[in-house]
Amino acid sequence: MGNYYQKEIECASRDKIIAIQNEKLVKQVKRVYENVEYYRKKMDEKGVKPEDIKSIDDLHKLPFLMKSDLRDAYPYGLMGKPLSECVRIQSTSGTTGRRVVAFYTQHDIDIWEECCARAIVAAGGTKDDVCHVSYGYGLFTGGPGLNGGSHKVGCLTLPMSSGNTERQIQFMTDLGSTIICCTPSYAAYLSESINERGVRDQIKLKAGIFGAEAWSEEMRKSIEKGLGIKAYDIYGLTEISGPGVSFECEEQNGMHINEDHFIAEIIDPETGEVLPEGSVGELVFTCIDKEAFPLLRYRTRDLCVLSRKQCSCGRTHVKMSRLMGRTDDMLIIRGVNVFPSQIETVLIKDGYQANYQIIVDRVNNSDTLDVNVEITPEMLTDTTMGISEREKQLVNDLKAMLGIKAAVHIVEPKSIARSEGKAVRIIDKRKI
Ligand code: DLL
Repeated sequence: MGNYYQKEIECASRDKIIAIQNEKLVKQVKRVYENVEYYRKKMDEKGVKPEDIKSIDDLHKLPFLMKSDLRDAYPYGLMGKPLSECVRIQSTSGTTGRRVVAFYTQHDIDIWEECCARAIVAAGGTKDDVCHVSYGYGLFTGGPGLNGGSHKVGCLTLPMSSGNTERQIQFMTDLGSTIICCTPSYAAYLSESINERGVRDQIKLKAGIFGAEAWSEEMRKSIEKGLGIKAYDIYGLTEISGPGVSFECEEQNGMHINEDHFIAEIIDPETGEVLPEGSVGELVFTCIDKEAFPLLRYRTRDLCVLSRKQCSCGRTHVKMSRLMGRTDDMLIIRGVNVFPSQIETVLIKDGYQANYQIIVDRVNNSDTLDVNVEITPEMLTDTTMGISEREKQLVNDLKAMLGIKAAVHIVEPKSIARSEGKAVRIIDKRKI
């Protein structure tokens, strides 16, 4: 059993969690109906009144909100409080289309930071730690969220933001950072840079809190080995608050969703039907105590599985699996569904780092799939296997995983651009 930031709620009985959810949901639906005209209209169209929602069993009666609703209601249409009571906005980078602007009251920020504090403590953080935050600061939620959580825990917080790897390593060694928070792709790059400089023995890192983009179990192992740390997953999205909607504990096999603030459902992305526990589907969140941006039944487009199996860490909140992809990053290549994470799994299993690019195109009406991956310096010195043999091995392993053939190109170390935030790995030329 580990440490907790808010033990009473993180380890509350199922009955207590349901009682909290019932009470908060009923109030929240009433508040949203009264204050958010956009959602009131949706409820009216569906013929649902606040009185119809008596407990979480009635949740399925409420209409969904989607990213398109955020666009239609942009910028103020989904607010639950007047602007005079809001103290902050955060926003997405808009990599998958439109920008999202989310609003916060001070109360919303306090809850968000508490959620991040829970994640830091679950990763072993205490007030004696030096928490190095290399997520971007500014509009992106990563930096501000973990910064706030780190303050709440009482860690010495290094608000590094992203970029300037040289300086990151300098602070890390000089100030003895013990916890690092950044995207997994940047963690892999930091690991590579630290080992190249031969300063691995000068860093004191023990844990990393990595999220904001998909990463595989193989990538976790590779980062853990490269930096000599335990790597924990953290999930969240701007619409719902930011990082800390869910986080991993010492079991490192799924993320506890902060159920006293967010109710999670898994739905069939095609039909919208709620699926039973254990099914893979689209994750939907209902914020039950957010004030400024109180989204109900928001469809995340993220695919995962929920599990209520008892966790050895003592926490009782439902766990979501590592993300299996997004309904919108699934590539359909020659009719076959391909998730970038499947490709990454094969590459790392075969000994490569997560430095790759997936290029999809359409030539003569047929889809093409090309995977570029960097050879590692160790492979270059290994004479038992030539480049063409390595490419052949990857073609076979990818075929076994995906069911379709990919053209593989092994490229020079460092020839694929590194990212300081979320990595850009998929180039789908068919859409251009
Ligand atoms: O990425 C919030 C965040 C910051 C989470 C730092 C964790 C750490 P957005 O920019 O709004 O917010 O992007 C949200 O990123 O819907 C997922 O598709 C993806 N994502 C977030 N965390 C994970 C994760 C932040 N742990 C979108 N694994 C989400 C896989 C993730 N994908």
